[in-house]
Amino acid sequence: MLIHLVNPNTTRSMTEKAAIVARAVAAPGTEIRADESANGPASIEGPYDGAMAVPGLLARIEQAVAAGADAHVIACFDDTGLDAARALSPKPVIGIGEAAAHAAAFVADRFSVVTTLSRSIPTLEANLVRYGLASRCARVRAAEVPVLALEDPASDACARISEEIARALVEDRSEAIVLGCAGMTDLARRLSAIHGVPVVDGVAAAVVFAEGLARIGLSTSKIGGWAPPLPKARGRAE
Ligand code: 5HY
Repeated sequence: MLIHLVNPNTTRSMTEKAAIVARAVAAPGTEIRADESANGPASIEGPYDGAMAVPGLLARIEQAVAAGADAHVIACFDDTGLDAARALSPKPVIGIGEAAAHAAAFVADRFSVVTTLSRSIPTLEANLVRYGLASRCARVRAAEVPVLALEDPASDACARISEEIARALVEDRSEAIVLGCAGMTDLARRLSAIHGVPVVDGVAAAVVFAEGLARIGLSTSKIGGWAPPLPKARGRAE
């Protein structure tokens, strides 16, 4: 089985970090092929970056379809370009945000999300409403850590995320935590051990969900909004 993991931002170190986690949880015989947008924002912090990241993401999805991918994982917690990717590919497309929220709902009645900057919160809250999981999420919080600080070993990012988790467990009465950024994928086990609750990493959850759907032969329905794009002129204005 071939799972395509795509990071919609252009920061390769984040792609590689996610690929390490993906390969660690993938079943024997599953190949993980990881890439990032060839052009676009180095990080996605809010709706403008999210919109600017979609063309690069879709170019990678198209390439992976041609390469025979059995499923795709969008390794950005905003689930950037998820609907467009589901229209473009005949194979399952799982966003790490949606995957993490569902995984958390399987192991806790209430969970909180801890993401990077406050400017990302509205998108994540809207996604949870869309996914039908807003009622299970006590709160979407921000540790006020820039996305790319997660790529800097000298930053205090992990400590700030841990402090926000501690607040969530007390103030939100949350029973589990969802890490709200692909760049946090390597922190889940450590933070779960510190706080004694499930800490969900969307990369790991998305990979096992993608594998599972591909294994049982389920893929995106093509009779509604995720129908293949219609042929039309897509070049310069005429
Ligand atoms: C992510 N941004 O997972 C999101 C998280 C965020 O570049 N990768 C990014 O802060 O919205």
